[in-house]
Amino acid sequence: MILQPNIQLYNFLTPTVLFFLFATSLTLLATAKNNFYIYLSFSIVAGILFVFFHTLKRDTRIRLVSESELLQERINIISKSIEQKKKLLNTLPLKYQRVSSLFEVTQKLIELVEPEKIFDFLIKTLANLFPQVDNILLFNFDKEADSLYLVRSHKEKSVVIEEKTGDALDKWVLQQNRSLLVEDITKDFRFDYNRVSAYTMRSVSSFVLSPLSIEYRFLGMARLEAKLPSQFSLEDSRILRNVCDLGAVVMERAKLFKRAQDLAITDPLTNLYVKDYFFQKLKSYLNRSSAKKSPLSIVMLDIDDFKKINDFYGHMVGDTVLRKLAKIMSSVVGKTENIITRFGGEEFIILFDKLSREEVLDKAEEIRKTAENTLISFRRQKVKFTVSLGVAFYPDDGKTALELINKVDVLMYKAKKKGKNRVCSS
Ligand code: GH3
Ligand code: MG
Ligand code: MG
Repeated sequence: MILQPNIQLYNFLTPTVLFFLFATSLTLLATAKNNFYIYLSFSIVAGILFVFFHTLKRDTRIRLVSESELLQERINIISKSIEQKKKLLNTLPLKYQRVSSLFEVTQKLIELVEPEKIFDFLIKTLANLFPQVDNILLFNFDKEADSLYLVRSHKEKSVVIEEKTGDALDKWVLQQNRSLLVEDITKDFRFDYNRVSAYTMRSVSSFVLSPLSIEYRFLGMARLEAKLPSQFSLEDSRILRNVCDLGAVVMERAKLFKRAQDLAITDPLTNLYVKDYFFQKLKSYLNRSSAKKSPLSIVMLDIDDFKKINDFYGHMVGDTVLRKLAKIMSSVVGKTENIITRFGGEEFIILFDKLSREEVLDKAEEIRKTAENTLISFRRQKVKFTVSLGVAFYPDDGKTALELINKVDVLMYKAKKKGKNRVCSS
């Protein structure tokens, strides 16, 4: 800040005083009768000239100083804007790269229909888009359990992620259904950093999280972590959200696709597989078993006197018995590789993969016993039922699908003939 004199007053007074003194000296010179007055007049004129030039010099200096200050200010503003533009220019290649990779991501992602492949692709994409991250966590949302669970992570081998169902940050995103940017967890008033295990266990300071959601339907969450503070910007948060929105749509489509596939191979009453699917699987399992010499077996099962149950209690009770038996078989058989099928009416078939003869016979007996001991209550009526089972083993009882089915059918009818409620094998 420069010291500005009162310029207006000064500009008015200076010429007035100078003019007055000049006029006085001229009058003195004109009326001078001796040398003293002449000298006095010259001295006054010299004084006036001195004051005039001195003042002119000072004015010019003041004006130049203020002009140079103004120029300096302008230079500062221009160099600041140049700096900002330089920064922007430096980020342009990254922005361009991100936009073009987002385009590629979209094209590749929309081709995927399997959830596992979608997760793999999302993790890989996020690692490419955000080179500054230390960890990436991908959560799926289990609607029935109302909880998140970790499905994929990208991290160093030594890093252990304890919070498999998410922490306070994930829960915040789940509740708010919007992205979250945390520049420095120790300075963020929304969270107690001592309770965020990513900070306490993995020394993570900055985060950006985004929901994988379609409107209010929450499907999962992506979370990026960096040890250093301020590693993520608003733009990072926006890009993550874009990828997640796309991921959510593709995940939703994969779910619908799976549901349509399931409907085509599932019996609506019992939720078990249908006959066509069983034959498809039997053929592929037989090929594998013959190549690897691994055990394979089938169990055929028929409800005893089911017609009587229908006739006595009604069709609704008959349906309840069918559903109950399906549940018994599922809980005894368990593993997903074992294919439980509704073969027709009240007949079922189970394809056992890799189990030994003894294990399969034990399972068959367990199903029989559990069915025998089950009491179904229906409108104050108690219903009991039993089942007859035949068990056939590959390759002893048949080498082809047809041979095995024929054999198991014969064995099941043998169980019927022998008095029902029993297991028969060769
Ligand atoms: P067995 O002990 O010899 O097997 O005699 P069963 O009465 O069980 O066998 P049968 O073949 O005579 O009768 C089968 C009955 O199963 C006839 C049919 O109405 C009934 N059924 C088939 N599908 C369904 C279904 O989806 N729901 C109900 N409630 N009944 C069914
Ligand atoms: Mg029957
Ligand atoms: Mg039958």
